[in-house]
Amino acid sequence: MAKRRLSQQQRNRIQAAQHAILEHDDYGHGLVVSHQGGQILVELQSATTIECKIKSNLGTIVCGDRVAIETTAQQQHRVVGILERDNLLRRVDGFGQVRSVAANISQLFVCLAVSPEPNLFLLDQYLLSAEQQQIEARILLNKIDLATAGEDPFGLRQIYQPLGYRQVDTSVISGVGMEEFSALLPGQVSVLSGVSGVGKSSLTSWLLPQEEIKIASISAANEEGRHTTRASRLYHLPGGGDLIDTPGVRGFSPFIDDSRPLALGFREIREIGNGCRFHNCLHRNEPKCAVIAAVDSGVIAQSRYQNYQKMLRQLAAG
Ligand SMILES: Nc1nc2c(ncn2[C@@H]2O[C@H](COP(=O)(O)OP(=O)(O)O)[C@@H](O)[C@H]2O)c(=O)[nH]1
Ligand SMILES: [Mg+2]
Ligand SMILES: [Zn+2]
Repeated sequence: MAKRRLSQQQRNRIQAAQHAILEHDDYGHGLVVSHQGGQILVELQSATTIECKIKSNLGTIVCGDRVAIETTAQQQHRVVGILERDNLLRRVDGFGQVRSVAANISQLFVCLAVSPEPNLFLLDQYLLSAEQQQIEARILLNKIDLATAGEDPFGLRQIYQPLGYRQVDTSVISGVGMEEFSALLPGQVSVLSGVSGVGKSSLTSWLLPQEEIKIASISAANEEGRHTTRASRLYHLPGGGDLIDTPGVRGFSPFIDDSRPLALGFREIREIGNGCRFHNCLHRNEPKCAVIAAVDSGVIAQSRYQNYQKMLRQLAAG
């Protein structure tokens, strides 16, 4: 029957395509580019993207994960293992639960803006969290068009440059700094984070002019009152490098690991703290504390030390 022959032909074509995939040496390993619910898309090194199921008990799989895949006799793909991660970006949800957001991130842009005025406590929480998770954090100060040329808004550079945090000042509107920002992306897996209103969506659609159209239509379709979460996506940027984007990474509450001394996540406190009299000094009011001395002499910024103390108090309060 014609109908049957057609479906056999389709099957052959599908099989040929799958064999073509199988012929690549890289088959068996891939990069998770999308994950929503039980649906996961894995990109093979051949740039072919396949839909995969997940073997039970594998734990959480997130965008950016490198995974091993097995293909059944029925040509179904299944993720059977997660390769070792360089890092795992985690956040705290509204119920205080720790959630995995993305893996193998090479840089996290903490996005701030000239307006709304940056919250330096939140910035220090992001920086601490990134430090603990071994993710390179960078500061992005957007809406620089609203500041006076040549000034250092909020004294950010003065505080963070000596600590080794790279800062880029941008304006999506005037284009200032956008070249410098773009130049930081090739060869990296980046995440943009920060509070609402600083310009993350604007920066994202500037980076992904094609994709943002899709994002807009998805959210329009969701405006039926039903709560839906958009899939996490890993995008290949036209200029090189990858961007992992989802509302979950954009405005996340930083995860702070209280099982380790907080001071280790403050670069300058960690370093200067080596000079304290007590090796387990918390730099609060201990005698011969090198950190307190450095705050007094202006080597450590007041705001950084105050934010460190505030985080200590918050952790103590549970
Ligand atoms: N003046 C100025 N406004 C900007 C800039 N970038 C974004 N905006 C505006 O800031 C508002 C918030 O931007 P949006 O991208 O939605 O921020 P998000 O909440 O972080 O995603 C919008 O009205 C943007 O047009 C910028 O560089 N300069
Ligand atoms: Mg937005
Ligand atoms: Zn100390």
